[in-house]
Amino acid sequence: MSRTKIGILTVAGLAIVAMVACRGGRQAGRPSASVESLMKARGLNEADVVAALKTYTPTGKPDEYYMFASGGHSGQVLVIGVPSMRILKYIAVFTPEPWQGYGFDDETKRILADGSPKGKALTWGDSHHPALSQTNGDYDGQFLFINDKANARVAVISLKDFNTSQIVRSDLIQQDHGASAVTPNTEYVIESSQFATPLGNTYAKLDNYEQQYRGAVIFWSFDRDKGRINKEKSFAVEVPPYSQDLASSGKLASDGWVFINSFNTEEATGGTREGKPAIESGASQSDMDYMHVINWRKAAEVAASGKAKPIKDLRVIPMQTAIDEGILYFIPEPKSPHGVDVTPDGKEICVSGKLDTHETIYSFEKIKGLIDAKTFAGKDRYGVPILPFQQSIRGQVEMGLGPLHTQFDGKGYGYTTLFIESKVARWSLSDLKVIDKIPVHYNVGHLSIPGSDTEHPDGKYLVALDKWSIDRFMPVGPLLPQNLQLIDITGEKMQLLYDLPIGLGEPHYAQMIRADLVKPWAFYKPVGINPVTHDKDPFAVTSEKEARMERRGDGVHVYMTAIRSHYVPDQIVVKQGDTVHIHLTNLEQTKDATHGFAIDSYNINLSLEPGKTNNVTFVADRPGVFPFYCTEFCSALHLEMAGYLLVEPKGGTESSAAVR
Ligand code: RUQ
Ligand code: CUA
Repeated sequence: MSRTKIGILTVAGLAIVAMVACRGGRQAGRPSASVESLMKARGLNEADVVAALKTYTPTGKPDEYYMFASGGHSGQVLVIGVPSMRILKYIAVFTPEPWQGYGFDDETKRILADGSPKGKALTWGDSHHPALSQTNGDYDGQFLFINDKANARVAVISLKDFNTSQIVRSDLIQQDHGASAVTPNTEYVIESSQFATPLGNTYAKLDNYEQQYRGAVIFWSFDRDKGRINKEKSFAVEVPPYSQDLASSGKLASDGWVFINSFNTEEATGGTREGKPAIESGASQSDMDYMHVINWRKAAEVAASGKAKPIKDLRVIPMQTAIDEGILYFIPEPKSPHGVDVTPDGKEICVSGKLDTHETIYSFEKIKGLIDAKTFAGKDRYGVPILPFQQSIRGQVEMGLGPLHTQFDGKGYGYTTLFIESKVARWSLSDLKVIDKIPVHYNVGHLSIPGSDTEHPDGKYLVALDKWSIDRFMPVGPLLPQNLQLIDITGEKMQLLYDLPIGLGEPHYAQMIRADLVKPWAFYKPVGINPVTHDKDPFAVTSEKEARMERRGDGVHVYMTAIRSHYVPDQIVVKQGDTVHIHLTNLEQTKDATHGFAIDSYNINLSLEPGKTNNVTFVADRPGVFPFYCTEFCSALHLEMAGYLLVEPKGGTESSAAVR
C-alpha cells in the first residue's frame, strides 16, 4: 500500500473516530469514502486534514482563546478567536471608525481630541504592542493597552465592552516604541521613546544632538478602579539619546524592574548628502548597544519625593538623578537588539540581536549581584554605569539569522522568531539549545503564545505574525496582506495549522488570553449607560414618555429614544444656525439589538448598542430636509426606522424648534 493511501486511510479513520464519538457509531464506516473523495477533489493531504480538524470550529461553537492583535496603520485592535482564527471585531482606537460610531459622537470625539496635540486632530495611529492588564503577574481580563508608535500615545480599552475609554499622550516625547508593557499589578503602563528629540519638543539643531536630544521612559500610572491612566501621578525617566526599543517588565525574582533594549548608541542622525552614513549603517557600527535596566519602584519613590522636574505636561526624573539614585543601569547587548522578553519565572531576560545570530540570556540574579556590589565595567558618555557583559549573562543560544522576538510556553521552552530565515525556533531554556525550527511565510516579526509575558503561560498555540505573504493568497495587487499563521506547539514537532491574511495594516504584536478569563457585558444595563464612563449618562431618557426637545442657551437639545423600529421623536425641526445636541438612548435590553443613527450629509453616524446612550452635537448650518435612519438591519421593519430633520432657513417664521 502506498504512503498516501495509508495517509488517507488514517484521515478517514480520524473522521470515523469523530463520527463514532458524536453519533454513537450510527454511520461508522460511511464517511471514509466521502472524506477520501473530498480530499482528492480539493487536493488535500493528511497533514492538511489534521490541521483542519485542529482548527475547524463548527458554527455556534466559541473559541478557546481571544487574540488581541494590533491593527498596525489602521490604528485599531483586532479581536480574533483562536484556534478558528475567525475575526470577531476591530476595536476602534486611534482612528475614527464608522460602524462603532467611533469618532462621530461627542464622547469618542473627545477621546480622540484628548489624545491629539493641541490644534491638530490626529486621525490615524501606528498601533504596535497590545498589553493585557495583570493582577499578581497573570492576566485578569479587565483592560487592554496599546501604543501608537507614530504619535507617542497609549490607549486604554475596557474589556467590559471592548471599547476605547482613554487615549493619553505627553508633549514630552514625539514617538514611542517600548510600549505597551505593564507592571505585574498594572500599577504602571510603560512607554519609552524611540527617536530621541529635545524633551518637550523645543527646537534644537541636529549638531547639538548629544547635548540637547534625549529619550524618555514614561510610567503611566493606572487607576484600576476608575479604569483610567492618571497623568498627574505619572512620571518619566530621562535617558540618553539612543533609540530605546522594546520594554519588558520584571516579575517574581525581578519584580520592580523593567528592561528596555536600545540600538543606535552610535547616535547616528543621517546626513547622507553631507557624506555622513545613512542612519541604518551609522547605527550599526558598534558591536554592543545597551540594555536599560530600570528600577521602577525606586523611580516611583524618587518621583513622589519631589525630585522629578516638570517638562511640559509630565514630571521627569533627570538622568543624573536617575544615576545618583540607582534607578538606571546599562548592560551591553550584542548588535542592534530588538526584542527583550522576561522568562515566566522572572529569573532571566532574553534579548535578540537583529544583526547577531544569538539570543543572549541575562541572569537577573547576576545583574542584581553586580548592582549591589557596584561592579561596573565603566560608564557611558552620559555617566550611566555599565555592568560587565560576561558576568551578567547565563549564556547564549545559537539561534539563526535575524532573531527578533521571544515567547514562552510555560513548559520549559522559548520560541524565537527569525526574520531573515523566515522561521520560528523552539529552544530549551534549561540547556539553551534549539531543538526544532518551523518555516513561516514569510519574514516573521512578533509571535504570540497565550500568557507568555505572565507567570503562567498557556503554551498550546503560537501565532506567527508574518510581514510578507508573497505566494500565500490570491493576488490583490501590489499591496499584499500580512499573514498570521497559527502553529500547534503541543507536539514534538511544531505544526503549521492555518493562515489568516490581515488586510488593513501591519499587526506587530498580539496577546492571547483564555476565553473564560474575559467577561464582557452582553449589553448596557440598565438602559441609559454612557459607553465611556460606564455610568448613567446625564442626558439619558429611559422611556419614550421622557423623549422631548428643549431650546436652551447652548442650543437645541433633543432627548431621543430608539427601539425596534422607531425613534421618538421622529421629526425634528430647527432653525438654520442652531447648535443641535442629540441625546439618543437605545431602550433595548436584548442581546445584539443594536440600532444606528445616521443623518444624511451631516456626517453623523452613531452606533447604539442595547441600553447605550450616545450624544452628538452639530451645527445645523445647511437649511433643507435631511432624512435620518437606522443603519443596522435590526428588524423586519428596519427600513422604516427613520425620521426627518428639518432645518428652516434663516429668517423663516414657520417654526421655533419643535418636536413633532
Ligand atoms: S516591533 S515586529 Cu513594534 Cu518587532 Cu514590530
Ligand atoms: Cu433600528 Cu434598523
